[in-house]
Amino acid sequence: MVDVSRREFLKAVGAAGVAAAIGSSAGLSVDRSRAGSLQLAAEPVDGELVPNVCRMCTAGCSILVRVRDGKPERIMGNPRAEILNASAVCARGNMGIMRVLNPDRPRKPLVRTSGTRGSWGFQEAGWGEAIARAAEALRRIREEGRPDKLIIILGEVGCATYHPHAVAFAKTFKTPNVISIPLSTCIMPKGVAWGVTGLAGKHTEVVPDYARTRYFLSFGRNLGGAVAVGQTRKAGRSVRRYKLVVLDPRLSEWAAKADEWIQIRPGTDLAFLLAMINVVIEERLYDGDYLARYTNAPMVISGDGYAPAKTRKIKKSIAGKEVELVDFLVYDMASKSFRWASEAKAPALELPEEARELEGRKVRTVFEALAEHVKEYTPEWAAEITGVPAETIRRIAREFAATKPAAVETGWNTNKYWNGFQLYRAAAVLAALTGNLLVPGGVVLSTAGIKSVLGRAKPPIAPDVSIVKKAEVSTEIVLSDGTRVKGPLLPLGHGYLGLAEALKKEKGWVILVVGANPAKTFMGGVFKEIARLPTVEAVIDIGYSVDDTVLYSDVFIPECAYTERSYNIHGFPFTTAKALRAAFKAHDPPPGVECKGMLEILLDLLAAVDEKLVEKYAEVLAEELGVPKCAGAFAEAARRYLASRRHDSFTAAVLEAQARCMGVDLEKLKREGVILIKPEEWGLEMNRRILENGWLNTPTGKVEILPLKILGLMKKRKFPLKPEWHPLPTWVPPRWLSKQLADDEFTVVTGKVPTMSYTSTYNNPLLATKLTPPEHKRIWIHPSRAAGLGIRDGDIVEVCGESGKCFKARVWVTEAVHPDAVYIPPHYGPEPGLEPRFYEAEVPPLAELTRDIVEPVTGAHLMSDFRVKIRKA
Ligand SMILES: Nc1nc2c(c(=O)[nH]1)N[C@H]1C(S)=C(S)[C@@H](COP(=O)(O)OP(=O)(O)OC[C@H]3O[C@@H](n4cnc5c(=O)[nH]c(N)nc54)[C@H](O)[C@@H]3O)O[C@H]1N2
Ligand SMILES: Nc1nc2c(c(=O)[nH]1)N[C@H]1C(S)=C(S)[C@@H](COP(=O)(O)OP(=O)(O)OC[C@H]3O[C@@H](n4cnc5c(=O)[nH]c(N)nc54)[C@H](O)[C@@H]3O)O[C@H]1N2
Ligand code: SF4
Ligand SMILES: [Mo]
Repeated sequence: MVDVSRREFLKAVGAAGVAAAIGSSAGLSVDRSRAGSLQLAAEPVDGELVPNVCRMCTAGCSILVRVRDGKPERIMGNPRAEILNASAVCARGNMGIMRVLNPDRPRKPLVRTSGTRGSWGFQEAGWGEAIARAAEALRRIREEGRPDKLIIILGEVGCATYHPHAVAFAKTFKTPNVISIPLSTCIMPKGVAWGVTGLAGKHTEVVPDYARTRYFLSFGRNLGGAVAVGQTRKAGRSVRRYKLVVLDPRLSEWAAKADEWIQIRPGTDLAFLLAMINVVIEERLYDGDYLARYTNAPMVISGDGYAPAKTRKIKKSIAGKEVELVDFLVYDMASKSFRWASEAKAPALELPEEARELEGRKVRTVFEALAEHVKEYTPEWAAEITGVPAETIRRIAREFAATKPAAVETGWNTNKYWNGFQLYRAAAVLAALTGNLLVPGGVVLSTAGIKSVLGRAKPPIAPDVSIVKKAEVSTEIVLSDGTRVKGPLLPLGHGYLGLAEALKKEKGWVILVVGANPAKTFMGGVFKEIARLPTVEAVIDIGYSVDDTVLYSDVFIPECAYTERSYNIHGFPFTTAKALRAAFKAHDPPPGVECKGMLEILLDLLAAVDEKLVEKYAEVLAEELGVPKCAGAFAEAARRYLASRRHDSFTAAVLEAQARCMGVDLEKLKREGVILIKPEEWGLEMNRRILENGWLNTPTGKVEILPLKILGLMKKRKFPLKPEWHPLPTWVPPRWLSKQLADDEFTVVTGKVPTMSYTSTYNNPLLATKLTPPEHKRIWIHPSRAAGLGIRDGDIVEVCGESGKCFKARVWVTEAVHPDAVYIPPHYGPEPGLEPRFYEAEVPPLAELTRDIVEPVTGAHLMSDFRVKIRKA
């Protein structure tokens, strides 16, 4: 029995125990020779090693679980996953074992027997009873003919791990309503910014080529603290081989490793990048050849607007499919005439005097329009906004342009500021101007990104019938100049803007939460508001721990830990290599713990609604996993599962069926966990081919400095030209800068804590108490501001947000944070009403300080860019 009581457990891990538990006695040693000294390297070990994938965060490192006598002993990186994390895992990954051992782990499903959502009123229930209770609500809306009354909320676990599985559920059940927290709170502005430029935009799809770069300009990313070992390891290993410049208002773990840390004013990185673009153009430091060949910089457009002068449709074969592309007019220096881009030999970036008019109308090139557009963004202008001296900006711009290859930040948790879209557009344009897109050592597409670009993937736009999307497009957004528009420019329908209002209008909503904690991570506290609505009939939560959202639910169904279940065959994130992997069940759950894997839980739910849905689900799942030819085998596996209802039996059968129909050597996969198909060089070569052949995912197939998709969207939505979505990189101030800060006012900077993963580790005694240093449990305030407010280090203060809510917090007075901001680490403590956990939160819950504010281009919910007032309590 692996179970231990909490008291015994704490004794066991007390003081000396900590080092032993994570250190040498476990056959592991801390490898300090690497830049990311948080990483743990595995020494040779005996015992059975079962390949799996770490799910302690979205980074999905490849791991080996050491098992003895059917019990898990240790988790370590899989040395065969050299293209990702190899033998390294971070502190959290190492602690995955606690998912199994944790005395706080739920042992059975929970069913509400008293009280209303927001209060504890649960009793443990048998599996069948909990499933029946959840299915009752689902059956009712299905019988009513209103499956769309089901709203599915996916969190980071839901998305990074179970996206195809949950989407297959939504399609089988026929609901168009899927909220994706990572889309709405983590990815979108940068995703769309890179996307309209021609690349793919997810974290795993577009990456700086750390291993080959010679200069890396990093901003808004903390590779040393917001860890993804697969990236941190690559960036860290070569950290002294490239110059590292980190912009961060806070001295982050990554900033501490930099050759140059620039303490920029929060939300103003855009001004810094615009000034770099200005210098690169003014001083002619750009790569003219790259721009002329691979981008739409030479495109001839109207002299006073941005419409292309002339276009025509052409056909091109991309990845074996015939695709219709837009050919545009350029001025060809070779023939001294206007020509189609597809036929010109030497497209001009700047038009000669005699070519400034076309058919009696003034014309210019995209490059000329850009040069004109960024003229006002001088380093001196940016210095005022960013607080960074003009000479520094000018020097960095010159260095960046002179060093080849150089990489610019691609961004992770990017939903922080109102100007997020323009920020990543500026980054993409800077990279293109200097010839650093899709080249080794620059910004490249990973294998997943290559697939997405060649498949000409579209943004994940929800259908118009989705209540989530309808709510979003009918909610007003006020732009920085006071203009009001309905919804964002590109309404994706995966957020929660206006949703609480929309749900009030009709009865009978059912909410299914899959691997998410919206009670903590929906900005503005919106989930709690929704969960309390009388029109919401049931909230069902499939989770791993009793988190805050359980408190707002009616039924809680526990999923097993990832080492207790298998996971289907899939590719690797972040890398340009082509490889496959899978996860294998390493051991059973401890006796007395009732749980299942996600797939089995979803099947149990569907079967309880209508058995016929189970086979249908299996077929849709095959589509979603990209293996439609496995549909029959999956359906057969589902039938067998229904007969046995055995934990992991469907997942394991899906994995085996996949191996058969994909022709994958299952035995090798079981032994090694990794099958390498093509090395990293293959992906770099694919990047080159995409660039040189014009296979990018844009209407023109080229890198689009002026994205035609943005022009198209403006037309479609009848939206006027505004700085927020201007097709050329444009200054948009962050919200908080709209007026001067009062003496007691601050803007908020947030970020991840190295030893904690979201809200899912606060019940982990080692991570939450022993390994998280006290400064990561306090809010950071600059000494110059603290002194003015009579606040001393360690004081308790009251923090009041734009929401009107106030909370107590403890401060750390430090120069490591910009004077305009307080740094608020994520609040990992439990909701009042939940049993106390190990983590002692001394910071306010960030989401409750702000309102439900979205970024205007993609509707992403902003986590920063609001103000708080602080006073000594
Ligand atoms: N205040 C604040 N809000 C944030 C952020 C922040 O840093 N601070 N970060 C933002 C970002 S970048 C993101 S991506 C989102 C994340 O948003 P969420 O996904 O809502 O956040 P988590 O806190 O990770 O919630 C995940 C929950 O899933 C459950 N879980 C963990 N592992 C498993 C599993 O294997 N299976 C199942 N079924 N459930 C599991 C855990 O109980 C955990 O409570 O939050 C965003 N919101
Ligand atoms: N330890 C740990 N690692 C994680 C996770 C976790 O929960 N815990 N979650 C994973 C997930 S889902 C995500 S999305 C990623 C997030 O990865 P990151 O985006 O790298 O993480 P954050 O810590 O949110 O933000 C990075 C840095 O941005 C800085 N910052 C804030 N405002 C500004 C600004 O205006 N300008 C600049 N230049 N910098 C600013 C913060 O101070 C912080 O140091 O981390 C992943 N890795
Ligand atoms: S970065 Fe750490 S927690 Fe995240 S997947 Fe990798 S080892 Fe696990
Ligand atoms: Mo995230």
